[in-house]
Amino acid sequence: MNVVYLSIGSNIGDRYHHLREAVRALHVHEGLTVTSVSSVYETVPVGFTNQADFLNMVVCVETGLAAHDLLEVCKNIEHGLGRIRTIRWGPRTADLDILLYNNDNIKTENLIVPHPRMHERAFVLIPLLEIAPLMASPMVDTGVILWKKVNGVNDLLQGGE
Ligand code: A4P
Ligand code: MG
Repeated sequence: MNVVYLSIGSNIGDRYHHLREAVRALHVHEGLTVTSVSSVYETVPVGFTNQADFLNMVVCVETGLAAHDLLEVCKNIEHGLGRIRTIRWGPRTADLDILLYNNDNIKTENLIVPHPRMHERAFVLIPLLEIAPLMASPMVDTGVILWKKVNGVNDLLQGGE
């Protein structure tokens, strides 16, 4: 199973409805399970700033789908929610981006993972921090991995070797 983090954003119409419908569409897809969701954040637009504020969130999914097939699923969901592409970084009913796909590095013409701009964007990092603190660190790929999660001093001192 592959563990994937997706960013979802909306700044047109009923933004919360669009986020919920995007998550619902992911969850009912037979090749995917949504395993955790962040809170919903209201965020000022980044890039093209003369547009309405966004609602953003991050979700974790488990899937057997290959990354490019997952991208197709995301695009179909965007399309189903009425997204029309106008200007780059412009307003959208729903934008689904693949942030992380396992620890894979993917660089193809239509898919780059980790998402190239994720580490400079608070609207991605803050929700990601909520559900996967280590994944939001700019220090991924530094040779430092989570070896054991320690839940307080008692867990450390009383746990077995
Ligand atoms: N693509 C390449 N890598 C990926 C990936 N990891 N995940 C390609 C998804 N798509 C990826 O995306 C353009 C193309 O990127 C796709 O066809 C896909 O093959 P798009 O969704 O059509 O266009 P876009 O979203 O306008 O462009 P882009 O470059 O994805 O924009 P960003 O960087 O995602 O920025 N401000 C706030 N507050 N909240 C937001 O959610 N979003 C953006 C979009 C700008 N400002 C924002 C927000
Ligand atoms: Mg996008």
